[in-house]
Amino acid sequence: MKSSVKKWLAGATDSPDRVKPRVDAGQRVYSIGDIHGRLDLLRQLHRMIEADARGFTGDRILVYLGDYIDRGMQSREIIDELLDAPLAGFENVYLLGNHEQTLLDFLQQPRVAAGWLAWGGRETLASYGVPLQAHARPDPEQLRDELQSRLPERHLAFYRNMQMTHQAGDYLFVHAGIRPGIPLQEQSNEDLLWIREDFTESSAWHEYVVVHGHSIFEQVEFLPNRIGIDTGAYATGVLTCLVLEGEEQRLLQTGVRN
Ligand SMILES: [Mn+2]
Repeated sequence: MKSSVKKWLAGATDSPDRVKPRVDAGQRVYSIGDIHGRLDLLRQLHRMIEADARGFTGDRILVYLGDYIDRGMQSREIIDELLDAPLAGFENVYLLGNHEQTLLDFLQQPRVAAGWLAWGGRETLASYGVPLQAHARPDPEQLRDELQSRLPERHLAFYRNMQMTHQAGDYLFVHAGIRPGIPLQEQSNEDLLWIREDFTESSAWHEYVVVHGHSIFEQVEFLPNRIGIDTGAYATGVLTCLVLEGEEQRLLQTGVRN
């Protein structure tokens, strides 16, 4: 653990010498939560980030926290947007979400991963031109074959190349969270992509302040050991971007007054 952060965590919040977590000087990190097929919100938030970053001359890093697809109706369009219209002047980091992992699993083992259809995969398949009738009982392997034939090669490569974590200063970025008490290098991908209460209800210090999505909170959760920024965009219209610079933490959000 970095001693400065330990001091901040251990100290009273009004302690004059407390030290907050920070990113490196000359760097501004933007981090976007779970998009889930809402191209309208992604475009709005991209424009807000562009406007916010105008005039900033340091390094701009943009970390997407995963779950780009499923639930909303524009999964394919989201991936096209990220590939064709990335924000200029940013280093882009694309983290893997459990929904992208499940799409990859479905391609390998359609019967095992068929539950995916019920929690958003249906919408993703439709966006790739594989429609399902509402009451049909589709054959998973047939659906897999259809998806495989329609999934652009560059989309598959994009999903396969996503990262599990990213680190910047005192912050760790990951889709779902980490298992408390286990060193970062020993974390399982299962936990990084899927963990919920074991992480969100833990007050343990994790070596970094963990910035994550996956678990939906109405308001962004700013806690000493984690910041949860999945505001349920697909249903609420609120897509959140956390902005970190020095010791500063602030938000850009669609659907709310900023
Ligand atoms: Mn998720």
